[in-house]
This record gives sequence, structure tokens and C-alpha cells, in this order.
Amino acid sequence: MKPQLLQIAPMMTHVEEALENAYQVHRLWQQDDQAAFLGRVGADIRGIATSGHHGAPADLLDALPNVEIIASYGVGYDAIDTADCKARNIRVTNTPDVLNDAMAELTVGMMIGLCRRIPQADAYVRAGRWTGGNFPLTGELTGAHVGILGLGRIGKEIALRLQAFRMRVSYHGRTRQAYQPYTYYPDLVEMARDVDWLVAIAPGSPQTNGIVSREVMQALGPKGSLVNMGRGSLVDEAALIELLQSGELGAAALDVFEDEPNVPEALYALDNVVLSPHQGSATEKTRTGMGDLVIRNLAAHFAGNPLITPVV
Ligand code: NAP
Ligand code: 8YV
Repeated sequence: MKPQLLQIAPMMTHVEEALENAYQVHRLWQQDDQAAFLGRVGADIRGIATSGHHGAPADLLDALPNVEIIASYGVGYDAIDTADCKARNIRVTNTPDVLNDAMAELTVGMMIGLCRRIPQADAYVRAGRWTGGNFPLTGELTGAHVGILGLGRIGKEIALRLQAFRMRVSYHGRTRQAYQPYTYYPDLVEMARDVDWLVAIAPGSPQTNGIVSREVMQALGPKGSLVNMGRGSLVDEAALIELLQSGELGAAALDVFEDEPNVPEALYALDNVVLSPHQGSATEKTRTGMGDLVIRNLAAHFAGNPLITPVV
């Protein structure tokens, strides 16, 4: 008998095929009456395949008394209450590291796009405005000072790439990292005051909720740029919009938002922002690697082997 697995949302074809081969898969999003469905099969489900976005809410877990493992597609697991899972004796896995390069690449791309005004320059040429005069001069990354909020797996790859632009790198986190060559700021406001760019790449959590506060963004100031690649919850989005509108904050490049996929329309009207639909890891290669980790973690669990990338 194949173990029974609950899939929360659609996944890449190769992941769905692998799951279908190894498990009896139930697709939650395809059920018209999810409560009735869970009442029927809930006690048979031993594993969950989900995404970082969908997570596994407590009321769902209440309906799955025999679930042993949640394999999540994504490195961030803020949509899963890991303490609750531990209490329920449920293992949780995520997909770290395989997405570091893609994330760092898009971060640098967003920064260049913002300071060299690539979206506006593209629109300028397409509108036939070049014949009427040259595009206005822009800023540049080279030599600027960047502060990284969250010098973790991805943050370190961003730092490496930004040094190719001869940028000075500082960082903020809860702990000083003894073997990192960058300047540590125990205080985020102080770092924001000193840097030209603030890159947020910390996890979503109750502790990081709103960590990029109005005060932090005011410290970054009219010449400063915020890049949020971590989670929308890190930034006070209402304050961000007000400060961008008033010019108290210079500019922002945003891949993540408070209420995805809903983006505040006020941001559409601003010329000093670059917007991206949460696509930091969204390359064929990287998403394939993430999917492979979901498959491998589930396989390891059901074979009684150590998990590849456990969270709890
Ligand atoms: P990681 O290796 O765990 O690094 C997280 C970093 O955040 C650590 O340096 C940690 O430093 C810092 N941090 C954690 N809590 C903090 C707090 N309360 N205050 C200040 N700093 C804190 O994680 P990662 O693999 O680099 O991933 C980071 C996050 O990126 C993910 O959790 C996810 O939310 C986001 N992400 C977004 C996308 C996207 O598509 N946009 C893709 C992948 C990941 P300390 O422990 O010293 O505090
Ligand atoms: C994914 C992410 O888009 O890994 C993460 O934490 O935010 C992204 O890689 C997301 O998790 C997919 O649901």
C-alpha cells in the first residue's frame, strides 16, 4: 500500500509525477467540499506536500491526526507553525541553498534596474522618445555602501556579488558572525543611517514582523534605497508608501508584499520603485531543484532514512 499524501496546491509537473508514483495523492484544491473530504480521508493521510506560501494551517492539521511529515516547497516556512508541528510530532522540511544563486541574481538585477532605471529607459525607447533627447542621467551601484538585513545563506551570496561592484558591505542580524569580513551593526536604525542601500533578506517571523519600520526607512533617507527580497511582513508597507510618496525615502525594489498577490495600487503610480511578482527563486533550474528536495525529503521519511533538509 502506498502511503497517502495530501497535496495542498499545484506543483511542477516532475514533482506531481514523482509524488503520483510513490504515494496515493489527494489534491486538496480540487475538492469542492474540503471539510467533507478531510472528514472522509483525513485519518489516512501520512504526509503533506505544500508550498512556503500555503503552509499548513492548524485547522488543517487538526483534521489530519496521523500526519507525520510536511514537505514544504520553499526555504521560508513562516506559514508553518513549527512549534505546533513539534508538539504534534510532525516533521517539517524546506528547500534551502538550491535557490541561493537565483535569489542573489535577481536581487542584483533589481538593484541595477532601480538605480539605472532600466524599466523607465525601456519604456522611453519603446515610446519613441529617444529621438527627442537623451534619457536623463542615473545613479550607479559602484562604490556604494549596502547593508544586508539577514546575512544568511542567501544574504552571503548577495554580499559576494555586490563586491564585484566594489560595494562596501555591512549587515544586521541578531548575532555577530565571527568569520564574516563585513561590518556588523547590532542596531538596524544605525545601519540604515549609514548605508545607501538596505537589502532585506531575513525570514518572516513574529520577531521580524515590521522590522523595517518607519524609523528604519527614515534613517535610510531621501537618498537611500530599500530592496525587499525576504517577506512582505518585514516592511511596514503603509509607511513605505507614504515615505516613497513624500520623498523621505529615495526608492524601493520589491519582490515581496504584505498581501500577495495583491500589491497596493499606490505603488503602481510611483516612479521610484521597481516591482516584481515574488519571483526570486522562479527559474526553471532552481524551481526544479526545490521540487527535487520535496520529493527526496518525503522519500527519505517514508524509507525511514534521515531527512535531507529538516526544519524540525
Ligand atoms: P537563513 O540562512 O536562515 O538566513 C536568515 C538570516 O536572517 C540570518 O542571517 C539571521 O541572522 C537573520 N535573522 C533571522 N531572524 C532575525 C531577526 N529577528 N532579526 C534580524 N535578523 C534575523 O535564510 P535564507 O535561506 O538566507 O533565506 C532567508 C529568507 O529569504 C527566507 O526565510 C525567505 O523568507 C526569503 N526568501 C524569499 C524568496 C523570494 O522568492 N523572494 C526566495 C527564497 C527565500 P541571525 O540568526 O544572526 O539573526
Ligand atoms: C517561493 C520563497 O516562491 O523559498 C522561499 O521562501 O519565498 C520562494 O522561493 C515560495 O516559497 C514558493 O511557495
